[in-house]
Amino acid sequence: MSFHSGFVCILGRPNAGKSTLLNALVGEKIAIISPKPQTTRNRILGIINVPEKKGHESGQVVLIDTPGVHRPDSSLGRKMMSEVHEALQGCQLILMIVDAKRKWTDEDAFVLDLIKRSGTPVFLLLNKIDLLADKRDLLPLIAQFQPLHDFKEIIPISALKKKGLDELLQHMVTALPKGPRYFPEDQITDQPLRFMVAEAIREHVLFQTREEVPHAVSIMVDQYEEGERLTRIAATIYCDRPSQKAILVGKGGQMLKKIGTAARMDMEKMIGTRVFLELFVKVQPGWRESRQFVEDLDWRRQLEQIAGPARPESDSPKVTVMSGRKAKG
Ligand SMILES: Nc1nc2c(ncn2[C@@H]2O[C@H](COP(=O)(O)OP(=O)(O)OP(=O)(O)O)[C@@H](O)[C@H]2O)c(=O)[nH]1
Ligand SMILES: [Mg+2]
Repeated sequence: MSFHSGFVCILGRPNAGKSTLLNALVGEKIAIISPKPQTTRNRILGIINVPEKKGHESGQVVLIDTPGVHRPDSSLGRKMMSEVHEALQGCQLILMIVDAKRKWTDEDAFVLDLIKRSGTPVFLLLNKIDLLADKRDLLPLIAQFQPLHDFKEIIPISALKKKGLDELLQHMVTALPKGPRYFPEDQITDQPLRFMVAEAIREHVLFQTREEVPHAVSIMVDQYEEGERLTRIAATIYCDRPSQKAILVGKGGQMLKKIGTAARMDMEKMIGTRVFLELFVKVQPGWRESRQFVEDLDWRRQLEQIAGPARPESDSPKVTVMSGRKAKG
């Protein structure tokens, strides 16, 4: 049996379940997920090694999760879409993911248009089939999608309930060309922990806040010092307006403490040490419109620039979350 490998880009409109699929296929949480659209802002690599099995090809699938395809109206949106285009370049296969529970919309048509122009082979994934009351609804759904494009496969899945994923994985390996192992067998993502830590904070902001706040927030890690048993992290939550800052800090700092404690627990699992986390909140009016600010959030760029991390200003509200039984405020 031969070894197949290649890059596979997950594409779809916001909220279709792309990041849930990435995590389910990799078997680890490497991308944050939320019920709110436009959760993912960067392309995220997930590496899957498929061992040799009787009658099946073995290989390595390098999956790329992408931000939801949309028409951008800000620097942040344009950056997100440029991440989509970067992911599309050089991939050998696309997984177009649609929400089986929702009608085909303009947003899906926009995704398909992008895909058609790329000329790359596509699998269409009908996701969230766990939400279909009657499984017989699947056939008409497939019949409806079939004429839209020459899809290589149409596969119903549930990323959340991990249904149809073995079949999908096998089809992916078979569709990829013979090739090398691109990443070591024990590597599951290309993201540095420093960035995953920022995302953990953002995920809890997404869960704890509503309306415009989740979209107005970005996270910058100011300090990251990994020790053998303790990792010291300082991060700033940037928002757009003072009213959002008030929400993020909460009464007596309660909200910030809640977000910090939950994020710190996630970080400890990720890093494998205790974590000392300091969180700050700052207002940066109109940051989503600032190309420079948005570029600075990109960890691929941040990595190049980490020379001496700047400390946050002392007047910003602060919460300190210490691991162990006691949380200091
Ligand atoms: N019931 C059900 N819900 C799902 C499934 N897959 C994803 N979801 C939910 O759909 C919502 C969006 O999931 P994400 O994985 O964040 O979606 P996404 O496509 O990455 O979204 P963006 O990053 O915003 O583009 C979350 O609430 C998920 O729990 C599924 O198979 N079944
Ligand atoms: Mg996502």
